[in-house]
Amino acid sequence: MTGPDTHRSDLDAGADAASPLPERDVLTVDPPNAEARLHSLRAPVTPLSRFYVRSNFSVPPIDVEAWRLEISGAVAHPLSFSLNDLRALGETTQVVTLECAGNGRTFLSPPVPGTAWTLGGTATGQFTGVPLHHVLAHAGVQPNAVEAVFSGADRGDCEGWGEVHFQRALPVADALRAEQGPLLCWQMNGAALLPEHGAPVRLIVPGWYAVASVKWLNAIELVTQPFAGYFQTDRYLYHEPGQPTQPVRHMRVRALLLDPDPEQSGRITADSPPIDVSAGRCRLSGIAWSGEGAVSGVRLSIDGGTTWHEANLTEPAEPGAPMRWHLDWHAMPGSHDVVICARDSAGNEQPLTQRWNELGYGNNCAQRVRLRVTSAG
Ligand SMILES: Nc1nc2c(c(=O)[nH]1)N[C@H]1C(S)=C(S)[C@@H](COP(=O)(O)O)O[C@H]1N2
Ligand SMILES: [Mo]
Repeated sequence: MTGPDTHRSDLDAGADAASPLPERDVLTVDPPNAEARLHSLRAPVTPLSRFYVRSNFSVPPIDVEAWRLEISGAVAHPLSFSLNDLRALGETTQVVTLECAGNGRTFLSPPVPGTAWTLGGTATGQFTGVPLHHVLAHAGVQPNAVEAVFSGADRGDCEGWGEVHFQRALPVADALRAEQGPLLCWQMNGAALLPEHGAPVRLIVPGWYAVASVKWLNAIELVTQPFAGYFQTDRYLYHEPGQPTQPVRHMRVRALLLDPDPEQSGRITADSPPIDVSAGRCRLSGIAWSGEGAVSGVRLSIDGGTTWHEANLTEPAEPGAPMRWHLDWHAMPGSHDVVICARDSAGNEQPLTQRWNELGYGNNCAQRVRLRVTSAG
C-alpha cells in the first residue's frame, strides 16, 4: 500500500511489480481502490492495466455459469437472464469516461473523510454490452414505476445499517434513456470485463459520476417509491453549508493537465514540487469533460489567475472520450502559477475556489500547477 507522500521513484522501483494493481497508485488493497496516473489518461481510451478502480467492498466471488440477472418489481414480465441470454439481445460499443465523485477530494480544506483521491479517480473505457432500455422494454416497465434499483453482489457492514449490498437507483426516465443511455456491459476495451471492474456484467451510465455504474450487477428492481438504501441516502450526497442537500448525479465539468506530467515527482498533493520545463516553446495540453453538457472552452492563466488565454480545443480520436486542449506558450525562466479552467455548453464553469462539502464529492475546482522554467543548457 502506498501513502500520499509516496514518490514515483519508489513506485517504479519494484513496489509496482508486486502491486495488486500495478501502474496505478494503490489507495487500499482490499477493497481494491487505485487511482490512474495522469499520464495514463493521454490515450483516448485508457488501457485496462492503468484504469482507476473504486470499490466499497471486497470483490465478490461470482460463478459465471450460475450467474443470473433478475429483473423484477413494477414490470409486466419479470425476467431472468444468463450471460448468454443477454448477449443474444445484441451488442453495442460506446466510449465512456468514468469519474469517481470523490475525485479531487484530498484538495479540500478542512479535510473530509473518505478514500484519498487526488486527481486520478477517472479514466475512459470502451464498453460493450446491451442498451438498458432494450432489456427493460422486454420486461415492460409499468407506468407507476419511479426508479430502477440496481444491485451488486458485493456487500459489507456499514455503520448503523448492518450488512448492506451495494445498490443504487436511477430515475426511470434516466434508466430508459436511449441516446447515450445506460448499458449493461460484459466487455471493456474489447476484453471480458475484469473482476475489479464488475465481472461478469456491470451497468455503465454515461455522463453520471461513476457511483451510478453498478458493478457485479445481479438484479434490477423497478420500484414505485424512491429507493432509500445506504448508498442512496447516507452517502453520495452533497452536504454543502448553506445549500439544500442534493444527490450526486452528473459529472461536473473538469479539465486536467496531462503534459508536461503534473505527477513527474509523484502523487500530487497541495504542496507538490513544481513541474520542471525548459525555457522556450512549451505546449501545455490535457483533457476536459463534463457530464452536464459538451465542453465549450478551456482557459488557462499562467500568472495565477490575473490574465487568461483561451486554449485550442480538438475533438478526441474516439467519440465519447474527453475533449483535448492545448496552449502553446513561450516559457520564460522563473516560477509560473498555472490555472486551468474548463466550461461547458450548459453554462457551468470550474470554480476557482473550492466548493467544500462534508463528504468531499464533486470537487472540480480548477487545477493549479506551478511550473519551474529553467533556461535550456
Ligand atoms: N457493486 C459496486 N458497484 C460500484 C461500486 C461498488 O463499490 N460496488 N463503486 C462505484 C463507484 S463509487 C465508482 S467510482 C465506480 C468505479 O468503477 P471502476 O472500479 O470500474 O473504475 O464503480 C461504482 N460501482
Ligand atoms: Mo466513486
